[in-house]
Amino acid sequence: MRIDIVSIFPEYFAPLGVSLIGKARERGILDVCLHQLRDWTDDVHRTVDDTPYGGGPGMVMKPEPWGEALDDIITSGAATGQDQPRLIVPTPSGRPFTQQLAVELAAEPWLVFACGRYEGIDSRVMAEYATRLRVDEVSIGDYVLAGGEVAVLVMIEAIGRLLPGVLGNADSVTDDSFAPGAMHNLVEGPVYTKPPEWRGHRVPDVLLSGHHGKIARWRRDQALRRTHANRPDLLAALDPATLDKHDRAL
Ligand code: 6GU
Repeated sequence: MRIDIVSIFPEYFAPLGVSLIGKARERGILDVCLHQLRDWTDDVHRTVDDTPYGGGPGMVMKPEPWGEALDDIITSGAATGQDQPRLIVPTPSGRPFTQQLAVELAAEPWLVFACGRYEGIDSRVMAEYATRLRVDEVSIGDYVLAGGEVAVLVMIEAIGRLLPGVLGNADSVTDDSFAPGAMHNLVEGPVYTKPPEWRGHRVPDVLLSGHHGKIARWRRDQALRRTHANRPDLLAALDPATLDKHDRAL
């Protein structure tokens, strides 16, 4: 997968050289290209923003540098044999970033992330590229960040770990909280490792029993309890048809 990121703070993306995503890049599974938006300005101050039409606080990102930058990046793909990318614009007013969207984006060969400051990018940029590409404005949660950079780090980590060959154990993806399948709309229960007792806290006996059926049942009960406690919104959205007799008794 190829990922291009356009930002006025490309330094924000240093963590993409570390850990799982860093390894995926070393192995050639992921190709990340960082771009400084100001490289596509033509004034001495390298201006990327201006005051909003209609008034109001803060500044809005000017459309021209974005148009120049995105045109160049999109055209560069043709040279490397790639088709059109999907354009992702992080913004608190976007559609929610979910595990389902992460799975969908992980299947794409090429993503371009356009990071704006939180007052946003002139909306004509999204309108222009939507005539040519799939464009999604995406939010990572109901709070406001100072810019899209950290949200893009979050999205790339969620997408990158789903790419084939990135995680050691293929099962770890299907067991994830929110993963399509048995764990859909459930969060995972607690996990334990050795020793069996630590500071007077014991590991639940069932996990030491070696009884796989009982362990699976216990894990599902724990997932349901945790979802009830921490995410009542998810539990309310659970399809009753996915619940068995045991689940309903909880
Ligand atoms: Cl994607 N961007 C910004 N600036 N703030 C956010 C966000 C994105 N998602 C939640 N808050």
